[in-house]
Amino acid sequence: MHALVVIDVQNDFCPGGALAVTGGDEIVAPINALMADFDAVILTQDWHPAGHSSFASQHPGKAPMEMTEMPYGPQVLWPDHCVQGTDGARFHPALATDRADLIIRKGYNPAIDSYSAFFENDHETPTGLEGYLRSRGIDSLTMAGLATDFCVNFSAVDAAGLGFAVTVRQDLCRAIDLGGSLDAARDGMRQAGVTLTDH
Ligand code: VGL
Ligand code: ZN
Repeated sequence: MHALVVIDVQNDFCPGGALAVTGGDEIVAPINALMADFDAVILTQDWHPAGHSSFASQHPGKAPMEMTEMPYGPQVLWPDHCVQGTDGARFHPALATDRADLIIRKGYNPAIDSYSAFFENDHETPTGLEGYLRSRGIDSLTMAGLATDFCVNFSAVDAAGLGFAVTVRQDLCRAIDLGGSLDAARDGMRQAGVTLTDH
């Protein structure tokens, strides 16, 4: 069983959004077109409470895109984004959400960010996605979405570490690319055994 996992195709990551990724909206139509080719379609949704600890606004003297140290390790401080219930947190309006079997939310813990669809950034608190996939007999994942170097990267590396066969469709992802983070993410995904393709 082969699932398409669509990561965080939400308004705040698209042009005009709070944490806009260049070209983020270009991937929506081709992702929709791909959905019929899979046994299951899963969407992830970044879903932060207002005042989330990953927001620079919660760290006096810090600006968005600066780093801080959290109990679980280094953390990029982001502009406020994907706040629960806001328009920015909604999926891009053209995304074919009706085709999703499962929508999994992450980042709802106020104290811990969650880039990965599998574990929070402490690398141990599970989201439940692994159990869902295993109980449906899904062993192979294709990933697309936003952003290549953060949530797609962490999700792909965790999935490979859990033993899933993982392919990332780079053509159906777009990156934030903070200080070389895209190249680092590509290297890390390859090292983890993730297959990177452009079609
Ligand atoms: C993401 C930064 C903060 C992502 C989510 O979806 O890649 N990036 N929250
Ligand atoms: Zn986030």
